[in-house]
Amino acid sequence: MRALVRGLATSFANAVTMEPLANPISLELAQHQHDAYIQLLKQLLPGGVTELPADDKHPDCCFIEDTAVVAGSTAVITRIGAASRQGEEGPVAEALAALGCTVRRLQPPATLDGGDVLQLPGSTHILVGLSLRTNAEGVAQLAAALPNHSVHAVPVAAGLHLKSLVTALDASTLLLSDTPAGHGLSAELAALPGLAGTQLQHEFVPDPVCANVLLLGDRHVVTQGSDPTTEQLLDRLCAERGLQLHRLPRATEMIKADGALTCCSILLS
Ligand code: CIR
Repeated sequence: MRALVRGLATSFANAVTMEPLANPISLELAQHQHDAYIQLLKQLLPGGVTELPADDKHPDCCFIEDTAVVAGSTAVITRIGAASRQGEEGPVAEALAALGCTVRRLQPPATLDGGDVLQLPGSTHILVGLSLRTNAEGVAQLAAALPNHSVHAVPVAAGLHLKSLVTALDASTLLLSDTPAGHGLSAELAALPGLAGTQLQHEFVPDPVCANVLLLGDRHVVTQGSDPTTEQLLDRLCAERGLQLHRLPRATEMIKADGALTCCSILLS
């Protein structure tokens, strides 16, 4: 497994945010947090990390996950739902082609952010959030681009992306935010006909930020600092499953920009 990441723009303090910022973003601290993330990926990924340079015209470019969905050897280049972010995908598409991916592209009027796409490990199921950023056309075009997968649309009732509410810890465990939107999503998923028979266990994480973990293969899980209850829960769930949990310092500046751990990389198997 390898990862594609992108540098932090010097304009990062102007990132798109859902709410006005109570405290400004510190570029220095953000750089430190992004560096720590990339450093950890370099340690954990035998295939290495490819780093794309930042584009200062795109303050959010470090959130590379939103620009492409990679499934097997196919890379689907998205149309990001925030107009100001469109254009981030160009260098990512080139890099994915250079890494050997077959590149497909979503077309207007589709919009879709990679943060809305959760590939269930060890299966062909892909959950896609219908959110502020991803529309039904985006889901339909993604499904058409990945014909060997089962794509399921699910509503995102609150927050930016599907993966702001849920990620997978392993093939049979979902981590969900312990919020009304997380519980609503859990009920939606339990009732989804296409997932019948998958026997997914739902675990609710007190700190919503930590419902987003970065799963690397079937052994490593990356999380970030949180409250003791959340940390103990993740420690226990990983220990029970034989997973190695790696805890980065809390990415405060990424969180201010509505970013989570998965958004700063694209994983290739
Ligand atoms: C945005 O609003 O698009 C960025 N500030 C945050 C994107 C985070 N991306 C992700 O979680 N996949």
